[in-house]
Amino acid sequence: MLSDGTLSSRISVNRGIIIILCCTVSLLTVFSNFTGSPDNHVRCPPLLVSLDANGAFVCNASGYYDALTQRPLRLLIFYDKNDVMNLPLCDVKPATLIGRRNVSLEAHSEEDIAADNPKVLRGGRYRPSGCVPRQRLRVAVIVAYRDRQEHLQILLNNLHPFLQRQQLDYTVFLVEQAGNATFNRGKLFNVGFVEANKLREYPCFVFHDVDLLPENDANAYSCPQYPTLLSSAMEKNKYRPIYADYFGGVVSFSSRHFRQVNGFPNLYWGWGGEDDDLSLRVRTRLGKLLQEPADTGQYTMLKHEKDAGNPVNPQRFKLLNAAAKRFETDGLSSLSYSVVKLERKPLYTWILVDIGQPG
Ligand code: BGN
Repeated sequence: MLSDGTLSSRISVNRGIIIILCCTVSLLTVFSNFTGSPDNHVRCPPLLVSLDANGAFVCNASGYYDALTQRPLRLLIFYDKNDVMNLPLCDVKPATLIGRRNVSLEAHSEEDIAADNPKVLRGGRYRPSGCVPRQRLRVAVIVAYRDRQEHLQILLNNLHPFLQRQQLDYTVFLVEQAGNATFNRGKLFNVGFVEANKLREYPCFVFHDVDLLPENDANAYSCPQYPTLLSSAMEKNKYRPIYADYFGGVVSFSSRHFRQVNGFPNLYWGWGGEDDDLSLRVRTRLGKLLQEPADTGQYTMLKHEKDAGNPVNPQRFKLLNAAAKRFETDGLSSLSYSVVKLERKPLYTWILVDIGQPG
C-alpha cells in the first residue's frame, strides 16, 4: 500500500506502466476505505499505528495529519484483517524481558536517565520500532505526584527500561498537585485520565504511586479482562497480600472500565480509603477485579518521612460507609480542576493541576 513515487530515469516503459497501475490501485484502495466501502463502515482506513505521529493522528479530506504538529503523516501502517501490515507483531514473551531483578535505588538526574533511554520520545513516550505491540493498545501510565523529586528520579530510572523491555507503546504522565492543600490521590488520577485522553486516546491506563518500583518485568503493564491490582506483593509486607480487597499502589484499567466505575472518588483528601472506594466500585459495578500473581506482582516501596501534605484522612471511614451511594455522583462525572501547566518533558508529560481544596 506504500509507494515512494520516485521513478528512476532509466526505468523501462513497461515497468513504468506497471508501477503507475500499482500506485493507482493503492490509492483507490485507500480512497475506498476512506470514503467507507460496504464492508468497511469507518470513514478513514482503520489506522492504528503511525510511525510518524507525535500525538493523536487525525484524518481529513487530504489524508492523515498529526493533531499536535499539524504536519501530514508520511508513513502509515494500516491494520485489521484485510490490511497490509509491514511490521510483525511483537513476541508474546519478548526476548528483552529479564524477569525478576534487583531494582536500582539510585537517584540519577532526569538528564542522565533521558540519556540512558534514548528511544524514549519527549513527553515520556516509547513504542517499539521493529514490531507492533501485541495487545495493540496504547498504555498511559499515570503517576500522582507532589514534592517527591528523589522518588520520581528513582521511579523513572527503573520504569522506563522496565516498560521498554515489555515492548509496549506507552506514555508516562506525571500529574502534580499545585499548591499546599492536602494531597488527593484519587482526584489526581482522574485528572490524568481525562487529560491523557485529550492528547490521544488511550485504551489502557496504569495508575501508579511514585514510591513503588516493579521488580519483575513479567508483570505486564497492560489491560486484561478486568481491572487488575498489579502491586499484589510488596517487599515491605514480605510479598504477602496486604488484605483481600486491597486495590492501592499500582492498578490497571481499560478506559472503558474506568468510565464504567466513574473513576476514582474525588472526595478523599489525605491518606487512605480512596483505593478501597475504587475497589468497591469495581466489585459492585464490574463484578470482579484481578490480581497479578504474587510471583510477578512484586514491588519495592521507597521509604519516606511522614508527609505533612498527606495526613491520614480522619473522614475516610465515614466516606467509605456511604461509598455505594456516591458512585454516580462522585468521580469523573463531578471532576473539576484547572490545568496550570502542561509540558512535554523528556521523560514524561507533566501536568501541573489545581484541584482546589477539601470542601
Ligand atoms: C488501608 C487503607 C488504604 C491503604 C492501605 C495501605 C483505609 C480505609 C479504612 C478502612 N484504607 O488501611 O487506603 O492503601 O491501608 O496499606 O484506611
